[in-house]
Amino acid sequence: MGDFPPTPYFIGLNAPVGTELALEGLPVEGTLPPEVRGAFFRAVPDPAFAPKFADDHTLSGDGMISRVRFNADGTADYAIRFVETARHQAEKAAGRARFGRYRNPFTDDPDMAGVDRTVANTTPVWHAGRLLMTKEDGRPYRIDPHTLDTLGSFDFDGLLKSETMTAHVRIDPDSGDLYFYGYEADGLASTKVAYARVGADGALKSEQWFDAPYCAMMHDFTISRNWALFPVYPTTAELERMKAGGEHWHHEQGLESWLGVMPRDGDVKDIKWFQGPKGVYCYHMMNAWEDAEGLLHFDQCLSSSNAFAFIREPAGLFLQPWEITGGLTRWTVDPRGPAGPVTETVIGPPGDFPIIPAKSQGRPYKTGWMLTMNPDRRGPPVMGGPVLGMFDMLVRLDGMDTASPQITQALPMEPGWCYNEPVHVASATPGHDGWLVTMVDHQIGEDAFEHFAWVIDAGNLGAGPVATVQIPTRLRPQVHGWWVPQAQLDAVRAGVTA
Ligand code: V55
Ligand code: FE
Repeated sequence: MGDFPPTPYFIGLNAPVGTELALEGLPVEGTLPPEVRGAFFRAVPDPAFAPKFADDHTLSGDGMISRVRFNADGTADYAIRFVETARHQAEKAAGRARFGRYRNPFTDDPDMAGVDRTVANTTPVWHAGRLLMTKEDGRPYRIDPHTLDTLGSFDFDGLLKSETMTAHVRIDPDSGDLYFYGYEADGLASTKVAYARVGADGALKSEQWFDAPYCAMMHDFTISRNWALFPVYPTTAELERMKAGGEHWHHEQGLESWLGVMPRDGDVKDIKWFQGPKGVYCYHMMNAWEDAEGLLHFDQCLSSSNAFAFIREPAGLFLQPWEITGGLTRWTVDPRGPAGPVTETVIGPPGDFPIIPAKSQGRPYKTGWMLTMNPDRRGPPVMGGPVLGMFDMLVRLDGMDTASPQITQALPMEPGWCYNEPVHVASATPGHDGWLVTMVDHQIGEDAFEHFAWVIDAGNLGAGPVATVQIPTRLRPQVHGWWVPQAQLDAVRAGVTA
């Protein structure tokens, strides 16, 4: 494995683990709601080999697909395996890292030229009975949801032209159609963005390309009932910098942001670019929705700069965590009117990992959840993840379809505890808001951690978890997760869905 650099990206909670294993029949404490039956898939970056460059960071880690499964007998199973990417296989064959800096192929071992260098480490996407491990720099890898075997790189049966598919997709709750995009669609530092739609049957129905105002890290997007919204924030790429061995991304604090809006099922030539403030960045959007007047609201976890130090600092931006401000922020535009500046309103706390029920996607919605920092904590948060500070409070917001949403519930953590991103599990009981399933980490010593899966009543956060499972092994911080109900897994096993 070699020695990992002793930087915050490779120590403590971020210490590489890299162990593939499967544990069955783990005891569940508390009361597991019968509705929480299925698989919580998680994407975990975990470098199998020490990086070629000591300033490497979390986002380069090899993708591991992990699954927490809740069984009918009231127990849980845990499993984790590497995604067998071409890159991981090439590095295993050599017994060392062969690929260099994050998203910079000019820093790879020369004989790796042309080898797919994506690490498939960001979101396990489930659609039409397929499980895809995604990363925004390449095409996804398809995974068998039962065995966690890697089935290979996936290109929608040869139809996808884009070289990339991002880790953030949106599914229309009525049609079941999947909408996704890929930026740098035809190569490094390109402004080409591919926008694609996949039918509920899994067939690629359309792929159109457009140009972004500049080449940006377009991490997430969203759809409303009638519109597709592509935010562009000023974290930018330059080919010459990469050729010189530099970073893929620099954040440009003085450059404006943009919101591209187009008819969701229309033509990319009709995209309009609304102007946002300078220097801001957002990784994740909660939702987009249209009000009775047809105005379009875009609800995002916005910050005054890029949250990642390894994207700010190479650009000369040295900021302390408290110098970065932000909050859940709404940009409102009239998509039928002329393009102009967005109208901005702060509607919630700073934080990230916004969550809505799948049925609320693109619709006026009442409720959302997100992670934030416990304002009553004394001392630093648990160090870990790409930002090096883990969230320790889960909040619920209501009135999302009004001008002033409110935090109505919260579940702050005790010192030493922190959250990974929860997933929402719908309830069949009318009036019940469903469940949130999340991994939590507990620091019990300088380099000692315990890990649990928690099931929380989404309508009663304050009660704390209704069920917990200790996962008796070391876990590295997860990026994103996806919930798949047991009935959908059984359908695939029975061959009902391709
Ligand atoms: C993110 C994560 C990535 C990445 C780009 O969390 C952005 C944001 C785990 O990889 O490549
Ligand atoms: Fe993300």
